[in-house]
Amino acid sequence: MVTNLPPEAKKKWFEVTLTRNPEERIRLMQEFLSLVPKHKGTDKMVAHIRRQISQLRDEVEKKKRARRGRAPSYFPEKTGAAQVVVLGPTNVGRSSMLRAVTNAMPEVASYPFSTKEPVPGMLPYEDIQFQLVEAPPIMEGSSEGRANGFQILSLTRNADGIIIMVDLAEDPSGLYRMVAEELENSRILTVEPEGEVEIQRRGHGSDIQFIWEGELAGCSAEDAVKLLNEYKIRSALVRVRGRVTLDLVEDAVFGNAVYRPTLVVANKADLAESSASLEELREAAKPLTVLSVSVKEAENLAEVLGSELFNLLGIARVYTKEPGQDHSKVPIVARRGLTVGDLSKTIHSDFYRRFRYARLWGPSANFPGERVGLDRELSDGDIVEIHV
Ligand SMILES: Nc1nc2c(ncn2[C@@H]2O[C@H](COP(=O)(O)OP(=O)(O)OP(=O)(O)O)[C@@H](O)[C@H]2O)c(=O)[nH]1
Ligand SMILES: [Mg+2]
Repeated sequence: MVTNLPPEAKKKWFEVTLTRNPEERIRLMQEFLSLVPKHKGTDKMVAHIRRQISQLRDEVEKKKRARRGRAPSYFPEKTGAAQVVVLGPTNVGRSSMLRAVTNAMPEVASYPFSTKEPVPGMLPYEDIQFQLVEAPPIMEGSSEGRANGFQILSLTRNADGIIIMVDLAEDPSGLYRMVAEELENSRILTVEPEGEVEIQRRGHGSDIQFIWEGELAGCSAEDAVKLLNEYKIRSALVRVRGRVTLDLVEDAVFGNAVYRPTLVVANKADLAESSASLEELREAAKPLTVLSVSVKEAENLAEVLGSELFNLLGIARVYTKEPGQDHSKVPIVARRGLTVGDLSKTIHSDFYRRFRYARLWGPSANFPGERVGLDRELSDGDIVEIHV
């Protein structure tokens, strides 16, 4: 349902978007909320703005403290094929899993809350590596900022994928639902939405330009422009992916929801007395894949986990080669669906500009050494020789 805000409220939101100063933003957001009529159509948006306010308050507070002493970094630098955050309630075995499948050695303890800062580790899989990051424990209220919740959830938002870990011997579906709710509150989606909108404001120009990677549903481009104009957005690039309703366009005005591919790992299978709790969890987590494991007893956990992540993240490894030579040993890691054009841009903008043709070997080639153009789609394991 489109929120139908009164014009004063829309004008106030415009003022909010004009300032970067956190204290000023908090004040304006509060004024904005006082202008929003309370009804079912505005519930979600109001809750979302309230969270933004408390997140900003938290940031202001942290900055004050950081000036007095150095605050720890919550964002390990990304390396490897993808960064995957291992998220879960306390004591489910996150540190144990990192010790078992990566080079990291976080403390494992029988008491709760032993991990207090994110711990990164590398999980090798075939010829690539995934970066797993153990997040400190998540709990009810994390999305409201409880126990470093804002940082934990920003870390998650910033990652490429999520592993939700729960304990099969401790009400796994209840734990899963708690984590899922905290993610939803933070507008991190674990199921790919039918449509997505991204609004990039521009300082210059005076029109709304659409980048169509999908279509509008139940409204026209004029309707969308009209709505954006009501929020005083007159100059912007609007990327439309999939099927997008007017609701989603308005949603994007207040900050984007992001989709992160997610795997559920149900640990301590050795302690589970029956399969009932696993089945209940599978039901609760649908359509996500649930992997039942025992970190303590599993023998090939790294391989199983690596292969699940590989599929979940839709990774494609492409190898380059030069004429008359062997292909590179180290692949270029990309997402499935990339084209020869995307690949040449990745290597160097020159390769793209001066591209003449490419030769292709591997699963996508109709025959070895096939001559292809920029728009040929590539698959995992392809070998490409670019001619400029
Ligand atoms: N039986 C059994 N115990 C396990 C398994 N995995 C971990 N544990 C135990 O569970 C307890 C908690 O393990 P950790 O790896 O520290 O859990 P965590 O999720 O990192 O916990 P915090 O960081 O403290 O929130 C330890 O006593 C582990 O030995 C498993 O597969 N089976
Ligand atoms: Mg831990």
